Amino acid sequence: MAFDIEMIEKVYANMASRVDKARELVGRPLTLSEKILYSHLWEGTPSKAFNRGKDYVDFAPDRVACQDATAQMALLQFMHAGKSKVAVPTTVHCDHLIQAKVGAATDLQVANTQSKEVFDFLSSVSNKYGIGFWKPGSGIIHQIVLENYAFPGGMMIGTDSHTVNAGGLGMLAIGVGGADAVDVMSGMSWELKFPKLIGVKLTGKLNGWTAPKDVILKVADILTVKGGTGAIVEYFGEGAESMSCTGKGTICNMGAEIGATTSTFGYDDSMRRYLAATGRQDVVNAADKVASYLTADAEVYANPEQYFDQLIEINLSELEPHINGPFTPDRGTPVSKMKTEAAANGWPLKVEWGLIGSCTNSSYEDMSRAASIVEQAVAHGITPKAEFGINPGSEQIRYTIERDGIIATFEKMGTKVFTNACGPCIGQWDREGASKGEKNTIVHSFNRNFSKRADGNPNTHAFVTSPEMVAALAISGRLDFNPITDTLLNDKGEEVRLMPPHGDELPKRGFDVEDAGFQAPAADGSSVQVVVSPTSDRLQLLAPFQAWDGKNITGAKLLIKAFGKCTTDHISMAGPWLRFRGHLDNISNNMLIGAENAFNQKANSVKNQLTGEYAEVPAVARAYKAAGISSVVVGDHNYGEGSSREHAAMEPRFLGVKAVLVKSFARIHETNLKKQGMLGLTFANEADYDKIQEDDTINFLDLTEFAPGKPLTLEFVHADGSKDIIMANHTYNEGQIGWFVAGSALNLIAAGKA
Ligand code: MIC
Ligand code: SF4
Repeated sequence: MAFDIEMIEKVYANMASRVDKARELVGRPLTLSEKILYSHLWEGTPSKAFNRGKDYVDFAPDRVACQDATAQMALLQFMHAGKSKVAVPTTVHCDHLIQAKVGAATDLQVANTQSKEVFDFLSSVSNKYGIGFWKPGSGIIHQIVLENYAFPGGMMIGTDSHTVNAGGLGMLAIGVGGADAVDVMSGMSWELKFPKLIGVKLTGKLNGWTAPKDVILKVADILTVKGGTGAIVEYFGEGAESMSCTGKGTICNMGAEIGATTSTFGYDDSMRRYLAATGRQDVVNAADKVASYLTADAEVYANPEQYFDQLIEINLSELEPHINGPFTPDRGTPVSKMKTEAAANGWPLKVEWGLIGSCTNSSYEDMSRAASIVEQAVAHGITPKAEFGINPGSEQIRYTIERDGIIATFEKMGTKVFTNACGPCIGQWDREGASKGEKNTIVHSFNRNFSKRADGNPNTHAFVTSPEMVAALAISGRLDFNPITDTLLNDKGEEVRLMPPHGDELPKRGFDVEDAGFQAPAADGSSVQVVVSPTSDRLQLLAPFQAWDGKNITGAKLLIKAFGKCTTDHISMAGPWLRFRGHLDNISNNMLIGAENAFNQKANSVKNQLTGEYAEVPAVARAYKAAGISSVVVGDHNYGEGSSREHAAMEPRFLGVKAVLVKSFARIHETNLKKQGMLGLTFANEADYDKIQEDDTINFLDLTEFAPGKPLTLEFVHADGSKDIIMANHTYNEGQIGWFVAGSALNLIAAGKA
């Protein structure tokens, strides 16, 4: 039986009446995305039609998921909300804090010792507040959600940007910061600007070496890292129906990389098969009763150009395998062009490592297709030229692929099997030699490849591709190997060609697992004690941020003018810093250390205007804070791209930054800033970015009139006394201004005023 089946049945019971009402109000056939949005309004039955891309709307998500690295801060905040139990089904997953080094058994033991305090904290908070807890080693949050909790037509939020993975099962699943999760866990509504809709019509059928991953690698290439901002991507067409459910998950997962709010697919047979194989025939039975509500109205897919804000068409029969990177997931290169591209750009051709795993591509199908390539190499007597590592997505997958001989196949090539966890994808990888900083290439099946992300080395060129291509490239040891046209030499010197991958969508003998790693919460958690040691360097209880004093911010110093790409990895790096995710003071020491200072092109070196000396960004911020001086951060486009981690907003808040003024924001980060009581502003005139100088002092001239839709006026006073008046736009509505005034959204909840 599925978890929370009563909740799912209730969603379906309301579906028809709500969607029918919405169709009447909107006055035309509806997309799947609209059906899910309108059937999850906080007000229940819809009473009006909303403007896409304009109206802020209150929603009632069905469930919440948190992972260990973000759950610490989310739950520390939830503890302040004064509730005895979470209001909707919620789970916590331990997956980010396990380092990949030797292999699963040892690595997991090490993590359990090193992060014991954090895991114990998460387990006891979960137990107390009615939250399902998935222990370290159980798997990666998004695979576990897909295997256990996602359901067609549902809406969920999760404190991780790849929550969107559950779109593979026809959900609207959205990544958020911890403070948003706290709202929903506390029984409040969750606010989102009603998204725009991008339709992707998939014609033809995947074949040969092409995999679902290539669909999203192509979409990323077309839309770029910010092309999906504020939009839901809805996939449909014969190509969508012929694809596995986990393959759909891969596509939705990487929708985070184009900034999309989420992505989804209509309910179909692949989802029925997957639900049944994962022990949820009851969900199939319930969904089948409302099946037409779990996909778009027929007219929409017949004439998509009339219903979507933007339409993309991809013919799967012609789609080539793609290899995206380096340093950004939207730089797509079809495999046939890699030889010329790599040579033209000087990318290191030798592949040092091939890594298969992450929440994007760690399903049974992924593992079995990649293993089919490894199998051939072994049969042909080819020694792999690169090292190989895999992270299965969940214990259920690991157990089943072990039973089915897939792990044994990988091991024949010396593959390291790491824990069922994020591992190298989030810099939890003790890669030998990485500290030397040598220029090198790795290929992986993950979703992100920002500089330093996997191994901390800024010279590692990481390329994202499908698991089967990772296998082929790692075996050949060359980035420009094209398995469709090129041959390899085996150990006898014979030329060999790899045949296209094959594999099973789902295990023929069904999934199996001995201990999935789940801990159900206490029925009554009131007596459970949650202890946080005051001397801990990993966990720190939160003190509320100060409310606004009602005055204009004046005399603020420019802390940094960040140049170019500034992702959440640049603002609050993961890897070794993940250990401080529950300790705001300690983790603040990584604030913006990866961002490039526009004035000296260096990372983590900014001018302290009080001394004239250059120092690390957190140190300078602390110096201003100690002197009672506010500071301001300036940035470029798509600032805060990537992760949902609210640390990227809480750290500057904690260190006295009052405003972040950029050319444009990534959605989750902008909301995170608002929630923490910061000013997230955008240049009304982008060219004004160039007017910002290193020694600037900033005065707000009309913050006292802060109101929805009204730009703010900032005065930048330069070192020579000259001034520039810069207009800043914002997207705060009335309620969000309330968060700023109160000091944070949480302050309002805690005061019982939200
Ligand atoms: C990521 O992939 O960057 C992460 C680590 O999963 C983050 C969450 C985090 O920073 O904890 C995400 O994608 O939201
Ligand atoms: Fe974990 Fe990587 Fe997925 Fe983030 S993208 S949840 S770090 S596997």
